Amino acid sequence: MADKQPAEPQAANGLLGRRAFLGQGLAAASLLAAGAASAGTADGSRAAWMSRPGRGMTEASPPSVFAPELGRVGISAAVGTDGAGASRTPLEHLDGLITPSRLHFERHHSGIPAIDPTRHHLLVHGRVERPLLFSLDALHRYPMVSRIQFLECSGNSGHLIAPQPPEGSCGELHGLVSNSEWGGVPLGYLLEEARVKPGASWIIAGGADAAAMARSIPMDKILDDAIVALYQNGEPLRAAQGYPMRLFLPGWEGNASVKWLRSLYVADQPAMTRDETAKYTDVQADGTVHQFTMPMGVKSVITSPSPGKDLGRQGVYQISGLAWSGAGRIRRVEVSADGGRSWADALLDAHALPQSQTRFRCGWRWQGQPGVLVSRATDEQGNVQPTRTEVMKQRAAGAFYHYNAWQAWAVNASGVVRNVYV
Ligand SMILES: Nc1nc2c(c(=O)[nH]1)N[C@H]1C(S)=C(S)[C@@H](COP(=O)(O)O)O[C@H]1N2
Ligand SMILES: [Mo]
Repeated sequence: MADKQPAEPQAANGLLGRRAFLGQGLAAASLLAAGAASAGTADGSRAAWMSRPGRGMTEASPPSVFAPELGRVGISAAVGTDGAGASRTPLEHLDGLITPSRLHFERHHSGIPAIDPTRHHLLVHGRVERPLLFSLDALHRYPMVSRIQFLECSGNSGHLIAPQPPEGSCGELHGLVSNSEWGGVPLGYLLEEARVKPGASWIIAGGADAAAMARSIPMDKILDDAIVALYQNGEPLRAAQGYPMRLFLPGWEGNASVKWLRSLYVADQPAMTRDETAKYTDVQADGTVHQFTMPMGVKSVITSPSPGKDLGRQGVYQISGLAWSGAGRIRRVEVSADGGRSWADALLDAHALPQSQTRFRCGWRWQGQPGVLVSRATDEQGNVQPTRTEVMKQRAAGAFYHYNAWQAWAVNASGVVRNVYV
C-alpha cells in the first residue's frame, strides 16, 4: 500500500490528509494588539486575576469558575425506579482518551448499592479444592496490574436501529462507552489458590446488588486477561462502577463485567442466567439466536463536530473522534466528508493501546459547503467497521445489541450538524 499513496488531499469535499492538516495554518488566532503581550489580555488592560493572589487550596479540585463541571447526559430510568437504567458519557465535551471517573457511563439493573467493604467478601467456590473468601484487604495483598481499556454496554448506539435517524448529541446516542485505567488483581491468581478441579470450563460471576446480576464466563477468558478491579483512574472504584470490587473483562460486552462482585462459582457449564437468556442475546435475520456474543466489534464515532457542536465561521476545522475494538488495537481510522465516497487517513494520537479507545483527528476545510462526515475504523485483526446497511441486514427487526455501524453527521450550509443514515 505504501508505494501507492495518492497525492494529498486524497479525499473530496475539503477533507485534508495527514500532512496537509499538520502543515496548515489554521488562522484561528486573533492578531496581537500593542501592549497585550505583557498584560496577558487582548486589550492590554491588567487582568483582575493578576492583581491579587488566587484562592486557596482544597482537598478536592473544583473546576474553574469559568468552566462549570461537566455532567453525564441521557439519564434514563425504568418507570417507578430511579436506579434501574443508564446514564451516558458526554463524549462531545471530552478530548484525549481517558474518561474522567465522574463521567463514566452507568448501567444498573437495580440501583447502586452502598457496600461496606469491611462486611463484603468475594467467595470463590464450586469445582475447586479449597473454597475461599477474599476480603478487600486480602485482595490488596496480591500482585496487581493496571491497564487503560474501554468498557462498552452492548446496548450502546442501539437507538440507531430506528428506521429514521434519531436526534441526540453524540453522548446521548453513543455514550454507553467509557475508557479508564483499571487496576486490580488477575483472576488467575485467585483461582490458583482455590485450586480449580479438572473439567472446570466456566465461571459464574455474581453481583451484590439487589438485581443479583450474574453472568457465565468461559474459563479461557478468565485466565487470559480478567481482573477483579479495585481501582479506576488511580483511585478506588466509584460506587457506580462497582465499589469495592468488580469483574473487568477487557473488550467484552459491559454486562459481563459484573459490578459489586461477590461470588465466582467454578462450573463445567454456563448457568443460563436471566442476563444470558432473556437478555443480551442477538436474534439474527434468519431467526437463529446468538448467545454469549461477548467481544465488542470495531467501532468509531466523530465526537466533534457533532449534533449541538455546530460549525461557526468558515475555515479549517479539526475533526476529532474515538475508535475502539474488542479484538485489540486500532490500526487505522479513515474519515470522509462526502458520506463515505472518498476517505482520508486520520492521525491517531500516540500509540494505540489494545482494547482501549484511541483518539483520531483530521482536518477539514469548510467553506460553507454541505458535507456528510463519517469515520471508519480498522483494528489490528483486519476487522473493518461495517456500514449501517451491512449491520441491519444481519439482524432481526428490533435486535439492538452490538450496533457498531458507521456514524454519519450531516453538516448543512449554515454549519448545523445532525444525525443521518448513509
Ligand atoms: N452487579 C451488576 N453488575 C453489572 C450491572 C448491574 O446492573 N449489576 N450492569 C452491567 C451492565 S449492563 C453494564 S453495561 C456494565 C456497566 O458498567 P458501569 O456502570 O461501570 O459503566 O456493568 C454491568 N455489570
Ligand atoms: Mo450493558
